[in-house]
Amino acid sequence: MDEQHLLHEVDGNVAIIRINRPKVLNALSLHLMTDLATLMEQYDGDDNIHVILLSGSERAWAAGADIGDMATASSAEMLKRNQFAIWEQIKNIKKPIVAAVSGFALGGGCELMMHCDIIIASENALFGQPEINLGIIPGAGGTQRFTRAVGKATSMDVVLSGRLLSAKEALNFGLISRIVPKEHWFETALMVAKLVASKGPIAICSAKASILNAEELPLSESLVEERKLFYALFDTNDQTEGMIAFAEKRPPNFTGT
Ligand code: DAK
Repeated sequence: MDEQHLLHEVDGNVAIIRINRPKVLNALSLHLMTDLATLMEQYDGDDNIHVILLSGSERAWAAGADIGDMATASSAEMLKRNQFAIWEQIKNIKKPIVAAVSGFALGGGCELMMHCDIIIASENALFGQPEINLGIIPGAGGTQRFTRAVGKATSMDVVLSGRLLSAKEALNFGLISRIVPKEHWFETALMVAKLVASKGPIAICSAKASILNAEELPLSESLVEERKLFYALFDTNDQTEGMIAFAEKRPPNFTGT
């Protein structure tokens, strides 16, 4: 794995991954995306890690897929690359992913951000799906997840014109979770990641899975799935511990069992 374009470290139960291609505003090359998916899967399978924090730099979360990778590609080449398998790996990460977003979150960058679960954005962040300016449309969910997040009217406005949304607009439209002052974008996201990581590891994954079901399943089915996840938690030590700790007026000591 190329350690340069992705920097990563562990802080307590949080795995911190930083996209690191400053010269191209963190453009997501094929190589980077392959390594990112592999790294996230590694952390997803590591019992010590409860939450993944994904970040870019102050200037750019990611300004899109690397245009250089696509500029001369034919339809057949794009098909053969099977890039969707990589995005599917990221979609299938079971642990909560917190996004720390500053600067540009465009195209594939915005799509990657929408694969995250809690999105903490700096007041200077800019969002968009400007693929239309390149003669293409979003290819990794940008017409679908974006529309589900912001609604048809805004999605049409943004995707068809290529215009960018400010952080304030993105929050109002429901694309992101929170805006924070630009000095605190990373530390706030880390704080949120640590707070989530302090909860029961099985419960936070169940909550993520259940909330994501709301996007994919009809309500009657997602409610059934929620009940299954809810009942299953009553077989965990963390449920017993959480409720005993409440009664004893002390913080719970969750073990992920
Ligand atoms: N790719 C490659 N290089 C990029 C880049 C990108 N997406 N974005 C910026 N750069 C490079 C610039 O070329 C420039 O390089 P040098 O000229 O210095 O060598 C450097 O980063 C700094 O950029 P600028 O000089 O342009 O900086 P400005 O502040 O003036 O402008 C900008 C910032 C973000 C507004 C501008 O750079 C820009 O418009 N960038 C392109 C944004 C964009 O169009 N993004 C969408 C790309 S298409 C798929 C999954 C996903 C996708 C496709 C398929 N499958 C699963 C099949 C996704 C597609 C996309 O994201």
